Order: sequence, then C-alpha cells, then structure tokens
Amino acid sequence: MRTTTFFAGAIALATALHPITAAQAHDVYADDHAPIGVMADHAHKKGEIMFSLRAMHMEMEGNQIGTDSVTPDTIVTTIPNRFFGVLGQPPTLRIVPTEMRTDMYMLGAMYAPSDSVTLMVMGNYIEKEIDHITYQGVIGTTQLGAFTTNPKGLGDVKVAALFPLLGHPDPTDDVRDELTLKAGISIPTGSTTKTDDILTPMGGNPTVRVPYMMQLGTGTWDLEPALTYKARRGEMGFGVQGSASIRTGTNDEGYSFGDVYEGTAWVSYRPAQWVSLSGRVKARTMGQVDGIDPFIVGPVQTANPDFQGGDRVDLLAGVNFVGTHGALAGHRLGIELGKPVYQDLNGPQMAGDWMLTVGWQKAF
Ligand SMILES: [Cu+2]
Repeated sequence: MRTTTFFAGAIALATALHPITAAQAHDVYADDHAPIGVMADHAHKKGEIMFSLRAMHMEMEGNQIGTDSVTPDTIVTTIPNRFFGVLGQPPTLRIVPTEMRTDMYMLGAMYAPSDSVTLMVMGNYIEKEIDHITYQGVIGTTQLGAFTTNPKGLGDVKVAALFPLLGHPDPTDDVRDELTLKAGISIPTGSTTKTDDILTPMGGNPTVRVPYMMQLGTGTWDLEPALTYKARRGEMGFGVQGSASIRTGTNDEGYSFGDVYEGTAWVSYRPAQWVSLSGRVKARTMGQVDGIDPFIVGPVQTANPDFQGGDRVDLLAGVNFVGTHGALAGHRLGIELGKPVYQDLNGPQMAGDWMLTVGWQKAF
C-alpha cells in the first residue's frame, strides 16, 4: 500500500515536472505578464476576471540635496526654515527625517466586458513609518531626542480602462506582440489630513498634521494614462511602458502634488514554462508641491513644498512563477527587488534605499 502511494506520488511529481504535459494542459506562461512592479501591462479576453494582491515595501535612508548626500548636522545648521518669522519658528531647520519605511497592500480586480476593453479597479492600504531626530533649541548640533510618525490607512482608489490595441495574441505563440493603452483615474479617497505626535526643539509633544509625502492620498483627481508594449520572441521577452500621474486642480488643503512621469523597460528570460526571470530599469521624474497647506508648518524639510520631487532611476530584478497544472494552475506569483542607482532630489530630501514587491494574480 505504501509502495502504491509512493509510486502515485512519484508519478504526480514527474507529471508536475514535465513541461510538455503541462503545456498541453494549460496555456499559461510565466512571462505572459510583465514584472510584478509593472501595472496595466495586459488586457483580458471577453468575460475574463482577474484578481491580484500586491505587497510593496519601500525604504528610504539618509538625505540628499541634488545628487549629494547631506548629514543631519549640516541640515540643521545651514538650511533656512521657510516658516521663520511665524511665532516660535527657528531660523534654520531643527528636525531631520532619517529613515522611512512604507508598506502598501494593493488589491486589484480586472474584468473584460468585451475583447476590446478591460476594466480595472485597485484599492490600497498604506502604512508609513518615519524616524526623525530633533535638535535642541534654535542653534547648534545638540540632539534633543528622536521620534517616529506612523500614518496609516486607505490610499487613493484607482480605476482604469485598458485597450488592447493589437488584439489578443495566442498565448502559445512563440512570437507575439501586445500594445496596451491605459486610461486611468486616481480617485482621492486617501487622507490628506493625517496627524501624529512630534517632538519639538523646545521639548513639546504636540499633535500636528504630517507633511505632504507622509499623507496617504493626493487629495486631487489624477489622470493616470499609460502605454505598454510587450513582446515575446521564444523564451526571451521584453517590454517598455510610459506612464504619468497628472493632478487636476488643487486639493481641499490648498495644494497639489507634482506630476509624475515614468518610463520603464525590461527584458525577461523564460527557462521553463512556469518561471521567468527579469531585469528592469525605471526612470521617474516628479515635480514639487504646488501651493501650500497652512496646517503643515515646522522646522523640518518635509514641511517645505519646494523640497519635494526630483528625478530617480532604479534597477530591478524579478522572477515570475505560474502554476501550470493541478491546484496551482493559473496562479501567478511575482517578486521584484529594486534599488535606486541615481537620485537627483529637490532637497534636502530623504533618499530611496530599496524596494520589494511581492504579488499574486489569478484569472478566471
Ligand atoms: Cu489581469
């Protein structure tokens, strides 16, 4: 009996590892989808539904002005406080953010009412943690203490329509090309009025509105177009995508975030049907905050609308898996790890350190 079970198991395992059998069973390939950090790379066929769940972790560490790093001591002795003159505001910055961790959980759904359009909706939950050093009094480099702010909650909801401009390729084709146009809108559901406790240079612990990049939403309706070209040539794949976030109007707090323009390109290699590896480069430019929130005041760089945005280039390595048969058939798992190689920041501003995206996708 045990022997029978063993052989049954061995046959199941052999079947699992046999790519021809799997290919005949399910026409899914690991490189059907772009690296997991790329959104809106594909459309679906009429009647298909897809769910996705992504977890993204991003870390920032240290500060830069332009491309040069700058120490907290230098920031608090040389960078003017734009709020100097307001009651109690020192002439230079006195609080410095040193590290930031962001976790984002994105739940997405796609549905194709026809072959020529796929609808997409994505909601997200965001948690941010920012460590700060507070310097004592109005001058000098004596540190008074440290504190961490921790805004968290729902972010902006994104909706989009995707148009597959070249139709739908046969999934088994060795040579295939996809061109997908995205017309997207970001709905301002995320908060722009989050508050947290801080430590002031005088030792107070007030609860204040957290600065711009610590908020969870943009507060504006944003246009989010994208155009993606994706190709497969045998086991090799490549793609490019251009995308933007364009703010319309000004939010209720009196400002709008800078527009974002992003370009990315990747190559992939599929050693087997169920796995593909990818290398990607991503370039992004973001403007400064336009306008000002009168409730965001303080001797800290993040409270200054001019110290926002900049240019950044990241390199990312990824792996995509797809189940080809059995209980895991059609389930996709993507992992992508990235690190900036160039940052030119409107600073002083915290610099990106690394990011990780892990995502699951399944179409029905
Ligand atoms: Cu999809």
